[in-house]
Amino acid sequence: MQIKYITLRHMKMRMKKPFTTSFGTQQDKEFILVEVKNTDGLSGWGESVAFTEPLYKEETVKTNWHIMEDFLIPLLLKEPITHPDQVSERFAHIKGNYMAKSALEGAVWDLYAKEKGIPLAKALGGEKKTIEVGISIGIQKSIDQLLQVIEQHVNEGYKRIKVKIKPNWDIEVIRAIRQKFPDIQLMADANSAYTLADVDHLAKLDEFNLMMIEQPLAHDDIIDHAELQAKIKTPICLDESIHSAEDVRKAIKLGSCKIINIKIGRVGGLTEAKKIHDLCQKNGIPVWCGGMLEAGVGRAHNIAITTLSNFTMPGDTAASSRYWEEDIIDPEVTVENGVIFVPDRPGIGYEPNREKIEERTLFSKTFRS
Ligand code: OSB
Ligand code: MG
Repeated sequence: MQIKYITLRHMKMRMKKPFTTSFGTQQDKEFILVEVKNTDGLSGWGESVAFTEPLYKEETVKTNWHIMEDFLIPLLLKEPITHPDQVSERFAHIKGNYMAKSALEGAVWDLYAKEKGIPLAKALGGEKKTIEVGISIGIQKSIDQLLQVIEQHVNEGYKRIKVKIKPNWDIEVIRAIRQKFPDIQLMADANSAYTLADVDHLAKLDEFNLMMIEQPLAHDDIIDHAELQAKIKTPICLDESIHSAEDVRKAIKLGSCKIINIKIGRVGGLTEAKKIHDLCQKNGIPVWCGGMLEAGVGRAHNIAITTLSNFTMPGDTAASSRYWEEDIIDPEVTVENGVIFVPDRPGIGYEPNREKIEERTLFSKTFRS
């Protein structure tokens, strides 16, 4: 594949409602959209999941733009590529910057699948025709309000409810949810809000039959998580701490978690996501696909990777309409009874809408070989 043009667009979209986690509240979503074009004029699309502020992880929209423009794009335009797996090899000597790498690599994967005329899911080796999804619910103003929001999404059919927790919004919240919904598949995500000093406190969650607690401790830790996992019954799922199959190997060795959240952007792309998936499968560790409040292009990539067989737990890939008045792809992502039908069109299988993209672009820049 010969890439002729790469266009970066700095996008801004307003979410229907603010989303609150232990690290902050977000309503305006800015992100970078990537378009790679081959010599035949065919386009592949990628979306960076970096936010404007370094509160989830270190990367931001601006650091991504810098790393892409000054390092990654020149490497990509230098020579032709025969398979998208070569993108991560070509980027390997550039340290970190996973989300920047992933956005470009994702666009190359889409283009590759379109050149072959096959769905991206198939190009990745995925076989599921439908995927089951859950929903991630932010911190609310009151427990009553949270219970109402959960009820709405349970009625919509989402297969699993995830709630965000933080100190002083945890045990009583989960207790109230369990009283009202004794049987739903329920989990909690702390986004690194606790330390090992909270072991006894976190052990109080054990009685509520949670599927897992996601990333209770520091964003870069796998050692304290192992100590915590030995002391609580609730399975730990790692999100922020995992950037590679190597990280997963070490986490398994230490016993830091029993489940892995795979976010394509956090691990540097689809090739690494697949490696993590395979390694977890070999070790009996289930995986699920996380979310970063993506617009349509990122959402489409999440759907494609979730078709791999060890994605056995419902992920965070909710419907477009849960986030956006209007998404930037046609058709939008819809969920029926907690299920998404995987598109069978070539590539990501949803068509980016250029008019809607244009309206939401703050600025753009095109690079050519
Ligand atoms: O930790 O999974 C997370 C949103 C922003 C940053 C981090 C996370 C989340 C979510 C929402 O949980 C997932 C989604 O609905 O896209
Ligand atoms: Mg998380």
